[in-house]
Amino acid sequence: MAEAKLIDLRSDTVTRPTPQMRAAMASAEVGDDVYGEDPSLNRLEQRAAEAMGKEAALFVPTGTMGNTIGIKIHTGHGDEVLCEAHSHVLDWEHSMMAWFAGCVARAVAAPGGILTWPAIAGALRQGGPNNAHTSLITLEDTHNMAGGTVYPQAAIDEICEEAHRRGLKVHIDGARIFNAATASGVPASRIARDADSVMFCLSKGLCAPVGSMLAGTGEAIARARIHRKRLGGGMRQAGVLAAAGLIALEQMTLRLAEDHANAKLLAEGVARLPCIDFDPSHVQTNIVIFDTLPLSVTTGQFSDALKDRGILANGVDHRRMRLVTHHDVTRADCEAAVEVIGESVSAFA
Ligand code: TLP
Repeated sequence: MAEAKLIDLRSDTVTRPTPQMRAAMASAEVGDDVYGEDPSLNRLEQRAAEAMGKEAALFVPTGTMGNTIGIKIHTGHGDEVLCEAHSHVLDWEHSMMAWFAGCVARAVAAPGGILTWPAIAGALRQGGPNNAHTSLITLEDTHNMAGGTVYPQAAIDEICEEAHRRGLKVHIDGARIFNAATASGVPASRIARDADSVMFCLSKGLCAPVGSMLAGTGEAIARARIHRKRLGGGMRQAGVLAAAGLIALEQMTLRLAEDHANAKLLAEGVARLPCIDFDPSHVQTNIVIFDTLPLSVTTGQFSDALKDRGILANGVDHRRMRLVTHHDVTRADCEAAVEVIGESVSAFA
């Protein structure tokens, strides 16, 4: 008997390459990318640079490596990097800014994960006999652990302008920048226009099996290429991956509104449940995070209860659950998930 399908809402990282991607990968033109000779990868890097409105872009295996290198190219050993208190670069990348760039994070908690210039200004350090100076500000758009929130463009513009006036750089962790662009109607190239670098993922909601891009000036990306090699990320016939990445960039970016509508459906379903205090109007993109605190249950137990009923979802900490919509879950899957979450809430209430 065929096993029942699990509805996987753990992350958009679980998406699989589409049949079109697999076909493109099989017939991709390739060369040795460390010699700069992979035509598919060169095309992807050029298209990614255009999409971000930057001079150049670099293919990296993961978003974590893209952020790691993005931070390295703008900082010196011992500098401070200002980031939001629950940002991915701080909480989910194994202290990489300390490990690779020798930097310390200066964390600023911001409502909805969205930093503003006044919040940043108060936390900047100028350097002196007893303290290091801040050289870089990182922004996360969309902000994952705040529930996929989107930066107002005016906030990014102001942060970049004020930062540059003080000689500071700005890096955007835009793992889901196309979700931000879809939700706000602001093109990704405009979102990232004034930032010194931007990283975005081809995997996650865009369904490529592997890969992220780091974009910036030609000079910065030339230095980034050296750091990628240091990290062991100089790939050879990576055109097989670029072929999927090109489809991710050019086609899969166009369908994200569907995932946002499904997240809204989940959010509205969760908001109707007894005991769960949740405002669905905060859901802007494909991530729904809700609090299980009123239930006498850990998020681990809640996840297990969902899994027994065919739904995969993870807790992001001891009390909050995260649901992420993506290409590989349908509207009907989300409707079924709402039912199951309701049953599980009743079981624990
Ligand atoms: N996020 C993953 C987990 O690591 C939490 C997920 O399931 O959402 N920046 C942001 C904003 C991210 O959400 C992620 C991955 C990354 C960077 C890192 O990307 P990868 O996994 O490719 O290293």
